[in-house]
Order: sequence, then C-alpha cells, then structure tokens
Amino acid sequence: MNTKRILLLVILSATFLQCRKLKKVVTKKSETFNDETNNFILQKRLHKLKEYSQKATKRLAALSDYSNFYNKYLTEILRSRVPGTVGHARVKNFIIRKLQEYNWDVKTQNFTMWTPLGPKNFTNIIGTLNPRADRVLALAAHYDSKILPVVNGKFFTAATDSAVPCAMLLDFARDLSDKAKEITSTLEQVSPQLLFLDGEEAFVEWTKTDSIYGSRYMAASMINASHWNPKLALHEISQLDSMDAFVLLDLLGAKDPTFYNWFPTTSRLYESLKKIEKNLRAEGQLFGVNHKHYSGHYFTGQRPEDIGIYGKIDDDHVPFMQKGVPILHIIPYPFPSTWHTLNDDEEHLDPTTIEDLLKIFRHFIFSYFSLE
Ligand code: 1BN
Ligand code: ZN
Repeated sequence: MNTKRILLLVILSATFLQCRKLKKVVTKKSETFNDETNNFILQKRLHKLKEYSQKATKRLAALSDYSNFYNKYLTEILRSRVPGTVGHARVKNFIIRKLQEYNWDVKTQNFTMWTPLGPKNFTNIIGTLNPRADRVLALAAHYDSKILPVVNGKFFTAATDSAVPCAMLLDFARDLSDKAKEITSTLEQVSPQLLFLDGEEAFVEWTKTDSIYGSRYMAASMINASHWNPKLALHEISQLDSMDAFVLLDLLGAKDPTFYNWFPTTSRLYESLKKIEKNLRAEGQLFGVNHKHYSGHYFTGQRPEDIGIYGKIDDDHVPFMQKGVPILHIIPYPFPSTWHTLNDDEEHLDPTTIEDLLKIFRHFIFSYFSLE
C-alpha cells in the first residue's frame, strides 16, 4: 500500500513538472512569435521611400515617354478583350510574354466561374520581380474589357478601362527589371508584384456575383497560400499578410483627372504621390494643368465633403480590403466622361496627362524600392 502511494506521488510530481516545463516552452514560443510578427508589421507599415536629388528626379522623369509607351505596350492592348474571345487571349499572351522577356517570375491562375451568361474561363497573371523577398507591394489593373454592342463596325476598346493602366504596369516592369539586375537589400525585403486581373467587368449588370471574378478568386487563393519567410517563428505567413499594400490603377488616361485619398490606412503612400507631383511640377516636368478642379494638381488630398461615396467605389480592391490588406485606389473622381461608352477609345486619351502620370508613378515605384 505504502509503495503504491509513493509510486503515485512520484508519477504526479513528474507530470506536474513536465506540465510546467511545457507551459514555459509554449509561452516562450508565442512571445518570440509576437516579437517577430510585431517587427514584421512595423517594417510593412513604416517602409521608407527614398528621396531623390533634383538631378536624379530629372533623370527619372526622362524615362517616361508617351510614344514609347504607346508603340511598345498600349497599341498591343487597345482591342476588345472580353473573356473567351480571341482579343482577350492575344492580350493575355502579350502580357505573359512581356513579363517573361523582362525576367519576372510569372504565375497564372486559370479558373472557371459561373456568370449570368454561363460558365466562363478566366486567367489572372501574377508577376513578381523577386519571389524570395519577405514582402511585396502589389500593383494591380484589370485586363479584360466590358461587353458592349458593336456600333457601325466599331468595337469597344476600353482605353482607360483598363488598357492604359495595364500598359503602364508593363512599362514599369521593363524599367524595374533593368534596374534590379542585382537584388539590392531593399529588394530582398520587398519586391514589386504586378497583378493583371481578369473578369473585373460584369457580363450583364454589376452585382456582387456578376463582377470582379478575378480579384475574388485571387484574394481567396492568396489568403490560403503560404509565403515562406525564414525570419518568422512559424517560417511562413499567408501571401496576403506579406502584402504591404494593394495599389489599384483604374480608369487612367483621360484629361485632367483628380485623385482623392480614399483610405486612411494608405495615407502615407498617398501623401508620397502628392509630394512627388509637387516636386515634379516645381522642376517643370509636368504639363497637364487640371484647370477644372482649381487646385492645379492631380493629387488633391482628402475627398471633398460633397462626395457621398467615401471608400465606396466598387472595384477589384474590395476582396483584398475585406481580408485586411491596405488599399491605395488610384481612380479618378469624377470618372472619365467616356466611361463605359464606345468613346472610351484612343482618340479620347490625353497623351500629356498619361506622360505626367507615368512620371509620377515611376518616381513613386523607384523610391519605394530605393532604385537609382
Ligand atoms: C471601374 C471600371 N469599374 C468598372 N469599370 C467599377 C465600378 C462599377 C465602379 C460600377 C462604379 C460603379
Ligand atoms: Zn469598366
């Protein structure tokens, strides 16, 4: 009986000690994880943009040229691009080919979704300059075009919606790969990622289920996919958590756009764009005047109170925003007057405005990745 009691006592004390040890390990592990995670979140939020001298600013501005932009990229995309058509396949292949030619890591997502017109096949394209980087800054645009009836043989080419934004991303892709032949310390931490989204447009009428097919699919797949990061205790996080921000370009190319700061979580990035515009104007590098809105700037700051749609413009950012990714929505307000009409074509683009925007965005991207 006594021996039995002693044995029980020994077993109980051993179990108690084991539990205490285990608790210590678990607490230590979660504390370590939190420190690293906090550090990671801070790096994401406080990422510093490089400042450039006047001379470097001029050199950077000289990289933006409308003719080059038009001949190399825009002309290939300016065609009807309705999912399932030959035009759509041509543009998809052009984007993939260019990214591969510029040595980006290219992944495609092929998927089928139900639409009011039956099942449709879609393809999202994801280009990453350094897939081994800890984080990414995503720059996105949709490459499909809306179905509109052909009138007198004229097809809808959706120039601002979003042929111009896609051509801009490819123009930046070439420069980024030229400049990033060696992976710098910044590019080890954070890489540009270009997202060419399919199926943004509604097939019949814009509703939650008939719109943004590509971005709904991509956000859902990225939250479930892991991104390898050996510096974190668990060694991996979701691909969405590795995103500093999702920057969406839409409806660009018409004269005199005004861009508002829609989201407080990316105010810092918006303010950088505003400052870059101010500096480029001071250097005499911008030629669009934006008379209509009095400010004389494209990036005017907070939305005026009379716009009752604060953060409510439905677009490809929504699924990413709902999953907690900070959003920078670069879309003019008001929309171009040609929006969703056959007049959203080459003739209604403003080359001066496009070249100005190329200069502002290129400067922003170069400074985000500290490129010389
Ligand atoms: C933007 C360009 N959108 C479609 N083409 C999104 C949108 C749809 C914005 C409906 C407002 C209303
Ligand atoms: Zn549209």
